Amino acid sequence: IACLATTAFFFLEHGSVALAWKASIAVAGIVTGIAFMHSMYMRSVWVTTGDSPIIYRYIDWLITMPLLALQFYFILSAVKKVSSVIFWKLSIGTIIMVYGGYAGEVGDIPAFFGFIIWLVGWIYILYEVHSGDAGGIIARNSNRSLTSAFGTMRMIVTIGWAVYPLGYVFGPPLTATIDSDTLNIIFNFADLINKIAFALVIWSVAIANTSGSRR
Ligand SMILES: *C/C=C(C)/C=C/C=C(C)/C=C/C1=C(C)CCCC1(C)C
Repeated sequence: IACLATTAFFFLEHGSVALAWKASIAVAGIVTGIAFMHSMYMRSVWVTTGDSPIIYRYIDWLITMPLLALQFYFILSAVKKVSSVIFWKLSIGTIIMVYGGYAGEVGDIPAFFGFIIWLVGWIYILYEVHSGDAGGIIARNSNRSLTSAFGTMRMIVTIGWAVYPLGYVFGPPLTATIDSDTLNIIFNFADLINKIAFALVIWSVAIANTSGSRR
C-alpha cells in the first residue's frame, strides 16, 4: 500500500519538477507501481496456498531492478550530457543479475552458481556507480544536491540491496535457516528502503534543481 501511495505521489509531483527531471520522477512512480501490483499477486498466492511465490518476486525484480539502476543514468542526464554507454551498462548488468538469481532459485542451474552470477552482476553495478563512468561523472561535478542525492542512492544500492542476497543465503534457496514468513517481512522492509526511500531521494534532488522551486 505504501508503494501505491508512492506511485500516486510521484504522478502528482510530476508536474512540479523541471522538464529535465520528469523522466526520473515518472520512472520512480512506475517502479513502486510495479512493486505494488506484484505484492498483490504475491499476497493472493500466499493467502490461497501459504507459499511465498518466487516467480512473482523475480518478475518484479526483473523489471524494477534495471529501472532502479537506470535512475543513476537519469539523474545524471538531468544535469548534463551523459553517454548512452552508461545506460546500456546498467541495463545489461542488472538483467544478467536477475536471470542468474532466477535460474538458480528455480533449479535450472545450481543455486550456488546462480548466486555467483548475481553477485558478479551486483559488484559490477556497484563498481559502475562508485568508480566507473557514472561514479567518475559525479566525482567531477559541482552540483551539491546532485552529489549528495547520488551518494545516498549509491549507499542504498550498496547496503539496502545486500539484504536480498542475505535472504537467499539464510532463506530456503541455500541454507533455510530462516523460514519464508520471516523472509517475506525482511523483503518487504527492504523494498521500503530500496524502492520508496530511494524514490524520495530522487524527488528531493529534482525539487532542489527545479528553478523557481515552490519549496
Ligand atoms: C526492488 C527490488 C530490488 C532492489 C531487488 C534487489 C535484489 C537483489 C539485489 C538480489 C540479489 C541476489 C544476489 C546478490 C545473489 C543471488 C540471490 C539474490 C537474487 C537474492
